[in-house]
Amino acid sequence: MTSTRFLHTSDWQLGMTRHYLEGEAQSRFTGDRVETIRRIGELARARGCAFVVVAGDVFEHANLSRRDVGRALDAMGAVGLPVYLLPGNHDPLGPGSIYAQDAFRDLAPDNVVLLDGTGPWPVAEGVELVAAPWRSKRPDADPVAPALEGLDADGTLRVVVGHGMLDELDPDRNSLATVRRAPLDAALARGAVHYVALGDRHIRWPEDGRGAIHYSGAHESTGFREPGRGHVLEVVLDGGTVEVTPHEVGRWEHLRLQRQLDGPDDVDALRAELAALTPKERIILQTVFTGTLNLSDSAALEALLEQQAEVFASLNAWERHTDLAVVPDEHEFEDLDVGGYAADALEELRRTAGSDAEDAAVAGDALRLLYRLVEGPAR
Ligand SMILES: [Mn+2]
Repeated sequence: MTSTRFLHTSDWQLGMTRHYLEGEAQSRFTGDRVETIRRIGELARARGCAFVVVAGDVFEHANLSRRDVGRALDAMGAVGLPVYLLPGNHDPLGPGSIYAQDAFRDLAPDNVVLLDGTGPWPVAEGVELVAAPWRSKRPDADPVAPALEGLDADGTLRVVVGHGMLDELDPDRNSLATVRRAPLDAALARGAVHYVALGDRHIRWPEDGRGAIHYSGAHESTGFREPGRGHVLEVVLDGGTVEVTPHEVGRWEHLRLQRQLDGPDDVDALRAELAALTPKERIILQTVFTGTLNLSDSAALEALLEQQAEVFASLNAWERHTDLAVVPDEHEFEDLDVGGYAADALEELRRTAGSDAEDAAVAGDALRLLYRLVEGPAR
């Protein structure tokens, strides 16, 4: 039997926007996610790969601008090897498909091949892809199993290219579009197929890299539930053996920072931790702070976050899980130069902030603001 080496990637979702990215950060995110395709191409050529398969969700949706489609296709052209695109749930075939639009038809370079037919696609002598493209956003049956029909163990090396959630990973037990593992295992066991390149899951699976059924994960991180940077998989099939090697290609990172802050040491540790993160312009940071700080520490934290928010791609609190109380120390206002009307307001805010009242948190915010205004810029 023959052998082959290729890259397996998926879920590029080109044209994706993120609500927490503003202005220039969103532009860079969009541009970098296309640029990463060029690096995937460099890697594929350097590793001596024969082709690249994108296992679904190449594009985010069907309403991309001609410019976005054109730039994406330009990057795919630069790969310099055949790039096989599988339509997934974000970019299915059918009416209004992005693949039926003039932008794609006019601008697709010769090396880009749309896997728009279900079943075998010869890609090299003795090597076939077995494509399972999505034809609608909501299939009413396993989107992969039909592609396996009629495949014999005839010595052809076959790579199934499919999209969807495997039954053992699908949180929606009633989903009609769940990819059943049993038919894939059966096809592998009888030697009709040799590798299954899946997409839909944005993080690599299985983590231990064993077996012949794999999700590559997205090439660039798309959310806070995806730790680390994106990967592609280098796959070598040689006779009956499967060798899978992950390569980090992503440059962006979603980072969720959960920290308990109970005093100045904790704020200083956080300051050092933020300073050490790099490159900040490609790190999307979400904070989940809990604990209790006094006014000066709280003001220092606020100033720190304000400074850093400008440097990180984005820095926001996960409000739902943030539970940081601000409780003024007894002495905190003693040395401040506050008198008259402001002193009365201060006393009232202190009472409210320290109570169980519904507006205790608002009073805490007001206290902190007052403290910063009177004290001047915090450290
Ligand atoms: Mn998907």
